[in-house]
Amino acid sequence: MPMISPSRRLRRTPFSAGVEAAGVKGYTVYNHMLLPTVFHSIEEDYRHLKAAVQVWDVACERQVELRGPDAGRLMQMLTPRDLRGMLPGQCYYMPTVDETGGMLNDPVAVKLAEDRYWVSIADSDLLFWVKGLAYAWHLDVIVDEPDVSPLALQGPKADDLAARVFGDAVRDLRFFRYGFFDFDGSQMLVARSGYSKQGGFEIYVEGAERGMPLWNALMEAGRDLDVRAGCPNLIERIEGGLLSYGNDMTRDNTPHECGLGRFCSTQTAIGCVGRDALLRVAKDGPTRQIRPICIDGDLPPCLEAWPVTDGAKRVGQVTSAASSPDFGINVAIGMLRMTHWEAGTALTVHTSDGPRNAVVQEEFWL
Ligand code: THG
Repeated sequence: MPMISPSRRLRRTPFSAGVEAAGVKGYTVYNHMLLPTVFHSIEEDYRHLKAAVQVWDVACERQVELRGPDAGRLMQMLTPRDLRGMLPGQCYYMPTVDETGGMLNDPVAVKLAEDRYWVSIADSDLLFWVKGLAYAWHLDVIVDEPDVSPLALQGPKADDLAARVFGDAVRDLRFFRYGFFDFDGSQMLVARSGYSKQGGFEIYVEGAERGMPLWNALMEAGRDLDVRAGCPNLIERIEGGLLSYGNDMTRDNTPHECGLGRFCSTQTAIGCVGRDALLRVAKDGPTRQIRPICIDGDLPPCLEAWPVTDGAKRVGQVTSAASSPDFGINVAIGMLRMTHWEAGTALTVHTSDGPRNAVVQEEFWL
């Protein structure tokens, strides 16, 4: 494949120097920024992620900051998740919808104070939607993208590595909570979260100039833990059922179709844009939904939605697929019509290399 030409629009990150020194082999573009996708091979990266600890440049998880007296009101306009119980120190996975209930993003919200939040976005320009709402409603709030770049530590040895750099207290952090920990004489926001099921942390690095010193300290401290540069891993995230906005779901889908109904309390999310539309669809439930699917045979990379059929009838699509070394099968994420989403249902997936037999699974693989 020809290369993608770099330019100012394709933003580098505060960690790009470290990523390149570590021998990154491939990038994708995410929020107009470089996101590494492979260092050794997807399979080798996968094995290492599940055995040791990796440092991930996820600066592309850009923050939309909401700051001011109306920040809380604006936050609740963005999501059908009821935010009234959210406290500083907490992170919430927060489906974000438009006036039709269509998914605009699936960010992690970070509550810094009653009047200050970060929305850690997936790959869509949510900033413009949030600024538009703030302007149209004359809200007393500043919305912008601060100089904050997440760096993730993921893998079974993430606790040991984090403890060496931030102190043992970091081990006590609960899932989706954050705290401030000292690094090099200043405080850093560290949360127990991240885009894998292997456990770990995300450090929200404030100020690009603090990026490489932290990167280097982590690599140094983790030498005997076999720490490596890594990145979100396609195979691991499909096994774990972690959704990818723009791939597995789009503005065409409601949170319920994405299996994110458990993060919605639309009835009490007063002020949420799209609330009426979501109340209507939540009443009867979705007629199609994301499902784990096992596919037979050799697979090409999934670069477009693969149609799923039952005989001549189209019943859905597969949007992410990969061969799993640990499970010895092809794992996949698809959206299936309710007539065909029950576990055990046999289907045909039309890959770009031809049809394959497939079966709906009960659960993701973890
Ligand atoms: N961390 C941060 N920002 C992000 C991501 C992240 N922004 C982009 C992208 N990832 C957003 N998408 C997701 C998808 C899944 C999760 C987080 C962000 C996730 N889900 C848990 C799960 O499915 O097991 C459940 C979370 C919960 O129970 O509350 O972690 O990774 N900063």
